[in-house]
Formats: sequence, C-alpha cells, structure tokens
Amino acid sequence: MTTLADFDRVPLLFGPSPIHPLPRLSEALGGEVEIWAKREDCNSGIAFGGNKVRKLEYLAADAIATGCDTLVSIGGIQSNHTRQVTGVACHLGMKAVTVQEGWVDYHDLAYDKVGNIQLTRIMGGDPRVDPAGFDIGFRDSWQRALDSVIADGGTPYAIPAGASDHPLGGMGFANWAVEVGQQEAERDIFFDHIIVCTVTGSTHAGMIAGFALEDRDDRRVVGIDASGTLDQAIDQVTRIAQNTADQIGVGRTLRDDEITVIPGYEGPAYGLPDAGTVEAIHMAARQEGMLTDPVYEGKSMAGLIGMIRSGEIPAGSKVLYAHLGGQTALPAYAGYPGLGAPEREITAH
Ligand code: 5PA
Repeated sequence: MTTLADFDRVPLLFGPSPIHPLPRLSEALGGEVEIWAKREDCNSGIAFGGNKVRKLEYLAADAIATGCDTLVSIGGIQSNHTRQVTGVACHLGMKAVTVQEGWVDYHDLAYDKVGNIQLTRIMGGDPRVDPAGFDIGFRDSWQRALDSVIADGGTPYAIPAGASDHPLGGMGFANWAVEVGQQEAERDIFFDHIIVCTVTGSTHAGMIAGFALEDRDDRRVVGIDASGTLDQAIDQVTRIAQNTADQIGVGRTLRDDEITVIPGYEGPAYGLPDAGTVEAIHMAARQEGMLTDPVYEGKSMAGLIGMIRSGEIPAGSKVLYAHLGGQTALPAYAGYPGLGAPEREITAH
C-alpha cells in the first residue's frame, strides 16, 4: 500500500501556507463562530501562487521524471490555473502551452488583456485563445495543443483543467490536510468546518482524502460550488477523492457524508457574480483587508457568510476558510458594479 510520502514532490511553495484568525469578520457575523483563513493566495513566489501551484508540486515532479519539457493545459481566458502552470514551467525551465477558452459570457473592455492572461503573456507563455464555452471535461482543443507540441519536436505533459482529472490531481490538497493537522496541533485548535470553493474538484477532493487519513468524523469539509454544473462537480469530487484516498492508504470507501458540495452561491453562471458574491467580496475586504475574486473565492466567502447566518454552521464552530487565490482576475472585472465601477451604475454585463 502506498502512502502520500511515496509520491515525489517538487517544492514550489514557501513552506506551509499561513493560517490566521479573521476576528473582525467573525464579529461582523455575530461573533459566535470563530473564522480563520489558510492562505493559498500567498503560498508561493511563483506567479502570485494559488491552489494550482500546490497541486503542481506533484504533477511537475511526474513531468520531470517522465522527461517532458512542455506543460500543456486548459482553462478560461481568465484562468488562474493556466497562469500558474505557465509560472511553474518558467520556474522549472520548461515551456507551457495553454488553451484559453471563452468559459465566461462576460465582455468587460479589457477582459482578454489584463489580469491572468496578461501575466501569462509577460511570462512568455503560449496562451491560445479558443471560443469554446465552459466545460471541465476533456476537449479537442487541448488535444490539438498536445499534438502541436509533438509536431514541433517537444515532449508535452498533459495537465487537465484545474490539474484535477489526473491520477495525481488530489495529492497536493491531501498534503494540505496533513499540513492543517500539524498547524492545529501547534496552536491547540481544531477546525470542525473547512470551507472550500469547488469547480474542477481536486482541491476539495484532495482535502477529503487527506482528512480521511485522520479517521475522525467531527470535521466537515464543505465545498461551495462555483461551477454552476453541480452534478458534474459532485461526480468529479467523488471520483477524485476516492482515487486519491486509494493511493494514499486510506484503505476504505469514502462515506457519502464525507462529500458535501453546496449549491446556491454559484451566481448566474460560472464566472459571473451575483449581489451575494459582491457583498461577500466587500465584507472580507472591508472587515479584514482580505481580497477575494468574483469567480471563485467571493462565492465560497458568500457560502461561508450564508451558512453562518442561516445557522447551518452553528454557534461555537471553528471554521477554516481555504483561500485559494484568484485575485489576479480582479482587473478583468473592473467594469462590474461594485468591483471597480461605481456601485450605483448598473450596466449590463
Ligand atoms: C479555482 C480553480 P478546483 O478547480 O480544484 O475545484 O478549485 C476551484 C478554484 N479558487 C478555487 C480559485 C482561485 C481557483 O482558481 N480554477 C480553475 C482555473 O482555470 O483557474 C480550474 C478552474
């Protein structure tokens, strides 16, 4: 039986990502629930870091071990993932090719120029814009990108959307769960709720598998869906969580109650915020100076706020909010009311 320690990992992070309390946010939500954050948004010096850099510690080790020289992946125009893939390739002296699809029906003036795609271009990446819509599954455009690398004499390493649907996709966040256990022991605290944004699924799935190693049933990992395609997200989380659990020696089938993906905070569609998303972004920013984005973290923050207000997260709970990054997309939404444009100026988006 293999364990997590058997899997090679290229260190790409500063070390364990910081955890810290959010006392003013806790107070603003009634002061009965203690909220902390664990900060993947500042976990690395590579291209602003984020959850994908942590996942890529394992995939990049495999890419190197298998003699690949080009990381090939896929995401939306403002994908954080493809920015991090490109940054990791630069850091390791490799190349990157990234398919950037039209996942979001949003046409801010500078949407396809600023933010993540701008950073990808600055790093000398090879973003290939494709008009296809949102889908976390496998795509022809991705296959074409892989074929083109081979045609040019390179050796591609295939990384699916969000580095998720890959045998090693869940490893990074299984390791995150182990890290949380160590940080809890150091601080003599136990987080009974973990809040995480779920789209392609391996962040959430890795956490489930990693925490399953502890074999205790008083910790809930709550995924807040930001994909807007809930069934597909649940399916993907379930599959990746079990696959990861099998590889790291959990040695049992995961229970249904270990897999919780909550709808209601996804907004009108993937990539588009609603009033609740914007309120959550404002609340975290104005209470704590902690910035979140309208595609992912603003939605999981809205989920956290909603679940505390409704009592689904009961008084006395200790919550760890996994901040997975994504602020680099904010400039692309500068025209959105409340995110740059004056709040009263409601323009069509
Ligand atoms: C992303 C993903 P998962 O895809 O592992 O479920 O993580 C969701 C998530 N927060 C949460 C941030 C900041 C994210 O970037 N981003 C994707 C991207 O292309 O950037 C994979 C969708």
